[in-house]
Amino acid sequence: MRFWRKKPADQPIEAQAEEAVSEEEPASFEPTEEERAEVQEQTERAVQRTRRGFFGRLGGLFERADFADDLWDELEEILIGADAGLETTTVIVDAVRKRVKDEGVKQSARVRELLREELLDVLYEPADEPLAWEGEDAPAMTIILVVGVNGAGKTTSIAKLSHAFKRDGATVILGAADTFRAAATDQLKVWGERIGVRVIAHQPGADPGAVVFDTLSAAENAKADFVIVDTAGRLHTKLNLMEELKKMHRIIQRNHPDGPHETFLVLDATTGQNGLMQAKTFAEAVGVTGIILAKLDGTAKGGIAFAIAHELGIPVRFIGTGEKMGDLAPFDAEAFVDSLLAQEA
Ligand SMILES: Nc1nc2c(ncn2[C@@H]2O[C@H](COP(=O)(O)OP(=O)(O)O)[C@@H](O)[C@H]2O)c(=O)[nH]1
Ligand SMILES: [Mg+2]
Repeated sequence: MRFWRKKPADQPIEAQAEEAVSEEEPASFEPTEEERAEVQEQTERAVQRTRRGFFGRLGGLFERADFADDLWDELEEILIGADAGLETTTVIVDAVRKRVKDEGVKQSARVRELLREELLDVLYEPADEPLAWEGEDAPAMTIILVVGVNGAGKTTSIAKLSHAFKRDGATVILGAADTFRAAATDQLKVWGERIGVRVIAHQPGADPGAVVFDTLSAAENAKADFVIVDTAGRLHTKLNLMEELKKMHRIIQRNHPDGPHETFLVLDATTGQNGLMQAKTFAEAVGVTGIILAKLDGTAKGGIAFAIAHELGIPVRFIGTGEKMGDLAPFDAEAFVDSLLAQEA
């Protein structure tokens, strides 16, 4: 799966002319059939455990030819148990029930189809904007701020993104602005070396704002395509963390008034409903533009994706599917819902 494509405008004129005659490389971000299959497969693998958990019971609901009325409560229970949240679950179940009633549906297979449609509708609720670097007016240098509580998976997700961008030919510079823990900076440096991207870091305890400033300078000099800033994640209830994040925001905007172009919140999929509270706090403080749902491979739940879409209106952009650098996939709503609803073999 390609995560980045060089814009034709970035290329020398001769290359553009060549591009015009070559048909092999689509300029758009629409994934090819092959890439779609790859995402599907990766999603499928990640949610296997999810399906064996709460969602696995969904299959059982549709086993009999006709859908019995007393199964509605069970459907609700499964969704709540899978972390979809009471509010979102109610919206989904009510919508399916209404359509079942209006259409006079009896067959389980049709109920399952309607449920699939409603689950997808919820995931499609957030506005369907292209990612900052995919749009027509993509900035020359995309600045990404990555936020989230400690242990959510920020540093690992940054490594995975950098790996994907670099593999696609982009120049990436990382800023180690989690200066609160020495280990955090070291961890990013290790990833940087492994992937082959530069990491700008200061001493532990240094001002994160200064790291951001230096990272941007280095990126401008290097004409980087991406700047990704790692941040500290001391508990979100600590007011000073939010103040610190806001300050980093201001430092970015001083020289890049349209930045940061994306602010990704990394959520640990296994933290369930608690993740929703975190997301709200970060969204209010720094305006989260997208969610990276990490550790989707490690959870028996996964319903949090629906709650995030419905209650926060923030799109899930990527899913973390393991601990290795290749374990990141674009979030594909259809692949996700279909894997959840698939019957265990
Ligand atoms: N299984 C799995 N583990 C992950 C994933 N993302 C991160 N982790 C692990 O979660 C732990 C915390 O990650 P880290 O990136 O250090 O979190 P940070 O404190 O937010 O920067 C590490 O042990 C990672 O290897 C994922 O998608 N799947
Ligand atoms: Mg970290």
